[in-house]
Amino acid sequence: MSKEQEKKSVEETSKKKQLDSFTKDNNGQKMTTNQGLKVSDDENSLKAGERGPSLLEDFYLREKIMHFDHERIPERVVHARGYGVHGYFQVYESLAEFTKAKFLQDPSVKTPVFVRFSTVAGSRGSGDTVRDVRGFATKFYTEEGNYDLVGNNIPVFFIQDAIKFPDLVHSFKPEPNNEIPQAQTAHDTFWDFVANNPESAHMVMWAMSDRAIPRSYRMMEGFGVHTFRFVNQEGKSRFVKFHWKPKLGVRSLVWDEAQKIAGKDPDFHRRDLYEAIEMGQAVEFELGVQMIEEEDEFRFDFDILDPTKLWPEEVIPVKIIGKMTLNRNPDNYFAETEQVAFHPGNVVPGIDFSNDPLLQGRLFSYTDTQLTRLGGPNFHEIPINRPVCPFHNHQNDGYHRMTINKGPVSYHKNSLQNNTPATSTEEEGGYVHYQEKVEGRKVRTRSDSFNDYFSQAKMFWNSMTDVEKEHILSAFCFEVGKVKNKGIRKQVVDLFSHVDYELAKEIASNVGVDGSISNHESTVTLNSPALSQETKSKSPKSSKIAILAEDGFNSLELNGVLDALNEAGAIPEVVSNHLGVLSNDEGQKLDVSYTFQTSDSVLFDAIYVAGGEKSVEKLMAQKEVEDFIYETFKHYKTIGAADDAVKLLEKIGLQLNQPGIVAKTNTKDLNAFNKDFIEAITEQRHWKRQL
Ligand code: HDD
Repeated sequence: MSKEQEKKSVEETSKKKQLDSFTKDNNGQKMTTNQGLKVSDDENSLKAGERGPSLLEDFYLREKIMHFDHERIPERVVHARGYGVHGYFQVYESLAEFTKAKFLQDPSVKTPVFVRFSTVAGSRGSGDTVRDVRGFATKFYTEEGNYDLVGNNIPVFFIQDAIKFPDLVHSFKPEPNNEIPQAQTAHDTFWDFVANNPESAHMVMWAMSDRAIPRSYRMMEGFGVHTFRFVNQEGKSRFVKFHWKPKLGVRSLVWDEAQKIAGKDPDFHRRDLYEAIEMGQAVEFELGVQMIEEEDEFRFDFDILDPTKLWPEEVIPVKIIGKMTLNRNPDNYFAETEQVAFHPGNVVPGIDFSNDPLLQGRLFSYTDTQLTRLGGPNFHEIPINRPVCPFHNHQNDGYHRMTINKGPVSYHKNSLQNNTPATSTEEEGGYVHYQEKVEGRKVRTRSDSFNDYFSQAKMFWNSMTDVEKEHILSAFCFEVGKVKNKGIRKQVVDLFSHVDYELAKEIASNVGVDGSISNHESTVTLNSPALSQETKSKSPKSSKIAILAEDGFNSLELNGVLDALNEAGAIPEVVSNHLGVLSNDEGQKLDVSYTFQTSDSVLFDAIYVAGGEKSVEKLMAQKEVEDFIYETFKHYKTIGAADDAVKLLEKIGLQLNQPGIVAKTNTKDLNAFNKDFIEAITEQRHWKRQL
């Protein structure tokens, strides 16, 4: 199928058609009030005399101001900042053996999806690149109703029981007395929570790792976190965990970069996703499942109901089952991204829950929160939330009801309407809960099998490369270093001495915790290579390359580099001293995308300094250019320069033999140079570089 045909077929999906029926284009229309009355003047309120007081009679002024006064709705209590996009999902082959979920049966079926990526802690207007977990929520609009997979980019969670969620969130949100700090966990209350709730240790290790500063929403994994169930047509059930694997690989920022981007471009991730889709780049994630047979529930050294535990991929492999393609930005942020309402309880036949106590609590929270956020019980009627299949029941009335239900009957059972809407049998597609056997006393307690807080935290640590370990250590030093209370700093060090004694000692010496630290280190030697980002495949695709150039650039060389970059799927953009067009003596032109004022090295993945005597001379005269190059160097990113442009690197004092510096004077073979440059970009970061 051609790209064009594919796009068309998606545009014709039932969800797109449904949304279109609610979409309104004001372009070219006459202005009216909300009652449809044509407006004659939209700039002056009605007054008693030209310089007189405004009149209460002015219904148009009142309507306009009233609507404006109520344009905001409460932001999400967590995950307030996010960005949503449309797409579709296709299963690779029928999963009938494992689940009867209809959207997982037929590879030719494209199920429309809406995905909202988010940060957790910050307010709606906070920066995108803060250190935080990222939300990854997918709504599948299936023929059998909406199925929501509401996950994160980290496979485990901070707590084991939903009853602790309000405490966790209160601890990481800004402190209540002064509302400081915004979108950060680097403060006393969060670390006080961690220190006193050791079940959080595993997830904290992840949150201190590079996973918490992704390069792009397109370059992070997603996880359903909890154990769910698949149930097949025969009623056989298996435990299942869900994974999203990005086709572009997993990439992260470095911390210094992440902090600077939060100022230079707070919309960095949102813009990245929006622009990739506008440029027609496919944003793809494969869906994978890990499955455990019902009879193997107790075969592991962790409890599969404990959400602070993952299932090592080396022990329980991830079976890739299908692919999600995200390819359409919403028409309206508020109507779609802000009003979308996810709920882990939105399931379809073939998918069921486990007794994970965190999941069980979530099943209440999500519909409940929408009542306040979206103003009543009819939020399922908002276009973005509507299923694509018909829905009928007696749940009528309430705020903002859109549907006009006909007839006198609004109860079940009835004779007046032949007892309709009628319930469905399992064979007819009625949802029937898996008949799991449960027995026990009514107790407010936690299973002892949830008590091992440190083995998997240690496994995560063991699985990191040296560079990843260094990043985790410096994240701890930053975060705990911001904690004012000395006692809490000491408690945190003690807690992480249960994970790794050396790590705890290093944190202690950095954050001023003296005195002896007990060595409680877990003896676990488990290692799961799949947990390291450095083991993931790498690609130059979608890397943004700043081309630093001025008038007089060497076009032969530059055109070769631009072709090579485009062919590799990278995105070159010219940065210069002024916007407009650059030229050279051969009459070649080059469009400038950014100036040194409107961009910054942190917004790119690599740079190329264009050659050409005059261009290089002009670049050399600018301090901003030096800063641009030096910072790229400091963030371990690739720097390319050929022929006379190499002088510029030498002037800054960069050693040309350092990893990731592709600098060649007297380049005879431009193809070889371009190959090296693309290879270096594919590597992404050159950690062996000596700073
Ligand atoms: Fe949650 C939003 C993911 C535990 C209560 N959560 C929310 C979103 C994501 C997650 C991605 C944003 C959805 C969107 O884009 O609109 N939450 C998770 C994961 C969890 C988790 C992966 C653990 C495995 N959450 C969790 C618990 C509770 C909540 C234990 C409450 C008991 N979450 C909420 C909420 C939110 C929410 C308050 C805020 C806005 C919303 O639901 O619609 O109900």
